[in-house]
Amino acid sequence: MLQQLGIKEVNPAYSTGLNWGGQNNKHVREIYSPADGNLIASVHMATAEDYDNVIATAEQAFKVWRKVPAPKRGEIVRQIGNKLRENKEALGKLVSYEMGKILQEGLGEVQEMIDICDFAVGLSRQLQGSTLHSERPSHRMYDQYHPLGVVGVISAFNFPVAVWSWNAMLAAVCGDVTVWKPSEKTPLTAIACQHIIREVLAANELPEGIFSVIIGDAEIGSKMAHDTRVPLVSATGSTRMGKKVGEAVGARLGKSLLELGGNNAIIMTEHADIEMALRAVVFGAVGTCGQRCTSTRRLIIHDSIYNEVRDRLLKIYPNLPIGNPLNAGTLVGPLIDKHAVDMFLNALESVQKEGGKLLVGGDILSGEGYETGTYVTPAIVEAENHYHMVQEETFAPILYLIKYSGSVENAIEIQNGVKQGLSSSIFSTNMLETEAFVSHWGSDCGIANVNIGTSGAEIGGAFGGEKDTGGGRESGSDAWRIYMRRQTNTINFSRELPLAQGIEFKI
Ligand code: UN1
Repeated sequence: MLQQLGIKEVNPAYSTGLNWGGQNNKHVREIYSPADGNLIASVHMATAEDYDNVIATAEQAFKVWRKVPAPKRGEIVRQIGNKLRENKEALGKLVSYEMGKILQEGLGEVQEMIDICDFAVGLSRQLQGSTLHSERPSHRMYDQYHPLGVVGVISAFNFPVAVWSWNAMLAAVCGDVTVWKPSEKTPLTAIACQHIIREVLAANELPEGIFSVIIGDAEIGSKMAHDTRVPLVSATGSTRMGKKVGEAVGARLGKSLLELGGNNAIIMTEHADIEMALRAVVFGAVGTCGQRCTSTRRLIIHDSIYNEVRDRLLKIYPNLPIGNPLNAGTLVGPLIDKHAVDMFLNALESVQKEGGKLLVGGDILSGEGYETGTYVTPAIVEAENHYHMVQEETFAPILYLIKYSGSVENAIEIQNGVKQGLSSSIFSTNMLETEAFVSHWGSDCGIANVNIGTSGAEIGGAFGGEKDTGGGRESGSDAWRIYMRRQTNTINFSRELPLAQGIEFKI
């Protein structure tokens, strides 16, 4: 798997002639799999000098790339999509092994990359502006979209490759070049992607700087946020990180695209199809070991069905297949590292101090297959929405059960009663309830689903959310516009010069 992806050495420090920084410095980071604790490889961390080189190379590549016609740029992205198809199995496995999500999800993530390539290829012929009517005779107005330049992408460990591809492939057809700073927890999948792309660029005699990777820590991210050579920074991760990036980019009047924390809820009304809802709740809460930004964190249940739903969940949770993510049949893999395990335990302790009742889970698994100390049993806690811990996003499998009574409006108020606004969902077969949920006084989230869960958004929709989630939109719909600058053009095809606002003067 590693060889196929061009990653040759397992220790000592991995370094190639790639445009990803990190050649000259001493600082090395070892990457261990959360699945079995084995050392996968070590990588050089970039220095400030490496960063400057990467940005300079990207700037040079932009001068070439912006002149390539958009549909031709789409052709390059099509070839990247095909290379990803060829490498789907190996890359999916590496995602699973390095990050800890189950293999099916690792493969699913690569499939999302392939899908966004297809989407971007089509888009490369549809980057349209509008033609507008001028108030002046024999004049025409239109607006068009031009490439921005270097786009910085800061991605998180939980979707180590897909989220980057949503940004990078759209940016590429838009004529931008991308500098990617992956999470320092999952750099190997990023290096593997760079290998794949590098071949395509070389075969087409294009500069590698069109796509660059820089492996670095938060300081490199901060440099990017402050760097006026980077007109757009797209950042995925915690609200804490996003606020810092947003502030730094805003202070220099750059553009940012922020996709930050969620605190996603499913509402189950008295009209819910319980069987269907349970499947969505369980996958949403325990899938990816609760480490999706769209993971289900709160379940808001009507009091008439509360006991039934709780008891059903308490039967399902003790039998969840928890184990090595590469094994067939596993549903719940490990948390990314021991720090994440501490956060999980601390959150459970705090919420219980506030009055929460732990009903199941919350243990660290030990023994054969669980030696890493990163496997936990997903937890269910009876809680109230205003608890401090319930208001926070804990990146771990904790599901808070919250009871509501009366009409769906009460449930919507609870659902909206948090700082974050990413994903939300309602299970109900009553049209009055479901329409209320998606109406202008319904869910305040960027994603509002009816009779499907909070996670697993398709690439064709705009992905992102409101409030502390940051307001950005990535992936489908018209998310491409942020990667371009708009220009309004007025063309005079007469021999007169009528001025706007009726101004007359003589010279
Ligand atoms: C993320 O967790 O950062 O909706 C993105 C989903 C995925 C994206 C999650 N398509 O679950």
